Amino acid sequence: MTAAQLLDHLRTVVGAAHVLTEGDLSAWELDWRKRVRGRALAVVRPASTEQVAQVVRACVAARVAIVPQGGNTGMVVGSTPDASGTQVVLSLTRMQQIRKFDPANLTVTVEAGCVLQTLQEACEQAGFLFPLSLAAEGSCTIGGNLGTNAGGTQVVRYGNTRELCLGLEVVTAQGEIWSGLAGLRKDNTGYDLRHLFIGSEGTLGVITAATLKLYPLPVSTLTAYAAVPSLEAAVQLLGLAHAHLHAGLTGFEVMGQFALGLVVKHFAHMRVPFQASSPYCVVLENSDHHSEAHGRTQFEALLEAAMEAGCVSDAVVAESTAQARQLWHIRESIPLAQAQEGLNIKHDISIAVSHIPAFVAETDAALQQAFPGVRMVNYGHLGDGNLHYNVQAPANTDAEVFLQTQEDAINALVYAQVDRYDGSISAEHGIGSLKREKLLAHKSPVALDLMRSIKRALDPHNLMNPGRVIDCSSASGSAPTTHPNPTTQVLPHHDHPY
Ligand code: FAD
Ligand code: S2G
Ligand code: ZN
Repeated sequence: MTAAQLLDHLRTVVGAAHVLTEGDLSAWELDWRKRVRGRALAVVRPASTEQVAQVVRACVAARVAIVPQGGNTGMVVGSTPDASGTQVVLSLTRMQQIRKFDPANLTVTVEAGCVLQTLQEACEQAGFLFPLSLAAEGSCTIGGNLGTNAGGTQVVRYGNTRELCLGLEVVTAQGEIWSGLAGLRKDNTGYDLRHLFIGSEGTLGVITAATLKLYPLPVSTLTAYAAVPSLEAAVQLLGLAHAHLHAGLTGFEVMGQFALGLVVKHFAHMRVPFQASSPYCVVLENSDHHSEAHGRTQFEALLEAAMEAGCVSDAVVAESTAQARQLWHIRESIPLAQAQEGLNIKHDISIAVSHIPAFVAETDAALQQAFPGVRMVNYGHLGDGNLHYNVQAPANTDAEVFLQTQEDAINALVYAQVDRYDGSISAEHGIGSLKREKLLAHKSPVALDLMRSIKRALDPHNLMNPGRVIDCSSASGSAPTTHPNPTTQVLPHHDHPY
């Protein structure tokens, strides 16, 4: 069967308008960081789980690899095709239905292509909180959040996407549909299959729907923004926030002075408190279930104690929701300000909170010694020990050339430091293809073999997002065929029905 015949078949499954092969496909082929561009055989957009299953079966029969894609906001080159022109990007963005709210069970069942912000807003309208929140929420999807086990700014209280998921519907690498959407909080009947697919980055199957946990909406959500003299002080403030706010602490983000300086530089309309005067700032959130007055009193007591302890030099508590949104918008604008500043080297690392100040002091010094002039865009989810320890090229240098010549050495230095502090080289963004080789150096051979065994068992033809997370091409021996000319290529004949 030729690729053209496969595409004709896929047109009968999803409709010709949803098999894209021409025109500007960069929205699906270019990674968010604008650093890696792939080339798809086609972008295929199914509208239902059954259509996803038919697309997968047809691709498996033709031995054509599949790259599941949601909002394409991933940071590790995991959702875009490789450059061979032989892979099908399977976009879930047409599957956006919120299938069911179950208030008594405190769950919602939603399709993979639903944008995170849409789900947040629908849950709030229904009187509930779906507490996953990240700066990409306007375009990332629930399927991608599950594919990457996304973190975001509320992990400190509610955990990663994994902790928020009670059930999945998945199209397997064989094109079968596993429906596990019951939404039970307790179900000890064999292996917990959902946890295999969550965080598997599209390499084991296609998530088509999920049943997720809901929480009661807090009575009041308050935001404070504090100037802190050092990272040690930020860690001390985190400890005080836990002690004063307990489960009310639903966000704790640290922002370095240079990171905030980029926001001031690129978004001149934004007022960024304390940026010029403080080495670090922290934005933190208190979600209260009693009353706003109770929440405010708690915040004031916390900030008083922090000032007495000397770990906060100045602070504001938002007076309104609008002001709170503005303070959070500063934090969420850092990745975009970075992108405006130019290409940068991202390190999404996690380390025990207690070690973070020493790690940063040592690694900053080592980087400056080895790469004089590099600028550190250091910020992130301090509440979960997760820093975005990003490196910007020295001022007035060609960022492209700098990255080409220095990125590997900078990664090596930073990740060696992460290892020294027993940390992780990927806290929340995943591995994709960007960190696949690095994973080999940072994971034990036993762990890597277990991952390969799982991959081979669930995706024996290595067609689900091959080359992401763990490379099984050689071992499985049936790497997807890569043909020079995808339109006339002859694909191996297989008599799989689809
Ligand atoms: P995509 O990028 O489309 O895909 C991501 C991965 O999931 C790929 O491997 C893909 O194959 C797989 N996948 C997608 N859909 C499915 C599916 N239905 N079934 C199986 N696999 C699937 N991430 C965080 O964790 N925390 C943050 O705070 C955060 N902040 C960000 C801020 C900005 C400005 C940006 C641009 C990104 C940020 N990210 C963050 C990264 C990214 O938004 C997350 O990884 C997000 O979960 C990706 O969702 P997506 O729908 O864009 O997925
Ligand atoms: C965030 C974005 C990734 C980056 O905003 O929390 O995950 O480093 C990050 O730009
Ligand atoms: Zn993040």
